[in-house]
Amino acid sequence: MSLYRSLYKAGCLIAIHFHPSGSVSQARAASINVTPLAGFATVSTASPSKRKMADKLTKEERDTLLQPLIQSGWKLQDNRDAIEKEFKFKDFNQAFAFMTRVALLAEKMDHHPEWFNVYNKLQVTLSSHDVNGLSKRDIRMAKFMDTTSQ
Ligand code: HBI
Repeated sequence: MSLYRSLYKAGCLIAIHFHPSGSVSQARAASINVTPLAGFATVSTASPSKRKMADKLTKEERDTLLQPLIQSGWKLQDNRDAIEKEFKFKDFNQAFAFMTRVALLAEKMDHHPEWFNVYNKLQVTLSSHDVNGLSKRDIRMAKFMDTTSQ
């Protein structure tokens, strides 16, 4: 038997073993998708978000927490409870390095910016989708961006 066929058969065996009707517990099986044709199982590693709902900023918090950000160039959007800012870097490499640093924080916080990058410019919008407006998460991320962009 050719090496390919024995690997394929092994792959099918692995797929059957992980198949929801196989020996895997139903709970685990729910996160395992089997593509029988390809004969391989793919295991979803995405875990349900542990993110607690944030609270929308109160009026007092807006008056205090937003002010320093406004002074550093953030703007409140007219038609949405969000803040935006354009960052300009020396070149694409610097812009992308900044995005990488922010991306690591975004994953750690489970809170992600909306952004648009063209070469050395980056337009960022921050808002908390789960509360449909600004929360302290956005304040924290904006402060981080201001600090790490310098
Ligand atoms: N990012 N800005 C923002 N707002 C959210 O509500 C949000 C997020 N990133 C991930 C996330 N929520 C997840 O917790 C939910 O999509 C499940």
